[in-house]
Amino acid sequence: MKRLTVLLAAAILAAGCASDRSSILKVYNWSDYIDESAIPEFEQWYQEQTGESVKVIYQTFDINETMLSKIEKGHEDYDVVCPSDYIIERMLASDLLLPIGRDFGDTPNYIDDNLSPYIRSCFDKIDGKGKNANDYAVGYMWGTTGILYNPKYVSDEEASTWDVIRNPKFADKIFIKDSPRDVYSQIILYLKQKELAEGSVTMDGLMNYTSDADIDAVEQYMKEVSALAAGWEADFGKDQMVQERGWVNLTWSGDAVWAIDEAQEAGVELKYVCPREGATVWFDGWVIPKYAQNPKAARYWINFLSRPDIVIRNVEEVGYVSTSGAPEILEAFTDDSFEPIDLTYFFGEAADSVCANPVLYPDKSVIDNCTMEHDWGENTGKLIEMWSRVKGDNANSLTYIILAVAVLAIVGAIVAARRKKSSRRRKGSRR
Ligand code: SPD
Repeated sequence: MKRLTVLLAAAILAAGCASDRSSILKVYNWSDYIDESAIPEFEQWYQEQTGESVKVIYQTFDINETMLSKIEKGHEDYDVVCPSDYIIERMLASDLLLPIGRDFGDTPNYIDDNLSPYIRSCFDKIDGKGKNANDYAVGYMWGTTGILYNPKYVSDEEASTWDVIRNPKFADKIFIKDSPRDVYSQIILYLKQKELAEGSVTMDGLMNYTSDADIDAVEQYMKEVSALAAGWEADFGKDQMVQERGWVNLTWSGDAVWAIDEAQEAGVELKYVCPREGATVWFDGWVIPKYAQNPKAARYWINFLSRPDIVIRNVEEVGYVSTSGAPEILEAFTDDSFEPIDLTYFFGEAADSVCANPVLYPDKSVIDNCTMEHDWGENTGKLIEMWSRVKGDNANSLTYIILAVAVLAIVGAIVAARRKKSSRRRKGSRR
């Protein structure tokens, strides 16, 4: 009888825990990447659509690699996370993702109604080892990597090359995104510009240049940059630029949009450019990891964030641009204060002359000079080690000097105290 009671209690407990988890949605997103008022709104919408309640636990990360490690090594039970293209590729290759079904009952499928065909075609290029990334990931935001600069100090010509980050004129005024993959990609494009011009390599091909010699070349280059840089930043570069503590920032276009807007209010002019050697275009998308406990709510979360009114709010809040190609989005971001640009690649044939912010939506000519990053597989470790050597060099010598001075001071103080003590003892024994 006693055994039966224990079993019954355990069963009730287990059932209780299970129902608890099914009413929780664990979201892991980039920091500064959502209008947070959309989170409680999602909880209410989910209840209305499904009759079930859900509570969102929302956590953030600064770089892809942190997020990946929590899932790849830690097997953490996030229900929905937001990696970039090359990480989606890696997660697919490592069999870490669940397919994202479209079973929404009577709720509209905002995902497929609105996703830009450009984004769909870029996701088709992700090498999922036999799996199509469009079945496992839904685009969220996208953009380019480029140079944000202050034209009061940096000319357009100086900013038009990646080499601006190695220009001694801007020493201590340069901020670099602390994202090894993104920085590596731009520097390899810079270092191989001659081969690119001759046609002996392609931009796509360069994204897989992972030999020791190539990594070494980028390392040497970045060590020169490191000696000039004011800092490595995951998301504070934009503030530094607004406050004019930084004049040059290797950054993502969404941070640039945010900084340009903020700076304008403070009477500071900032500009953004994708350098002439070529740049990368990137995509962040929602995926459901295989350790997820609530894939249903995860699916609805992705659908909710694809709803045009939610898309507009998020874009306006964070400065990044949505992967949605819905007509409402084109209308919302058409702005006559900008020159007309060609956005046919994103919104279709009718969008050949749209007045829109070219940092948010790059003109087709800019996109034609961009390429996508890919997973490095086994070679990723070499990149991460190189990056810590680049970032560590300056800090190390300074750290060693500070440590040596501190140790000498402590040893000196101990020796002096001992001498004082023994001289007092000697004086005492003489008395
Ligand atoms: N603050 C959120 C920034 C997210 C930008 N993702 C860019 C990834 C480039 N690989």
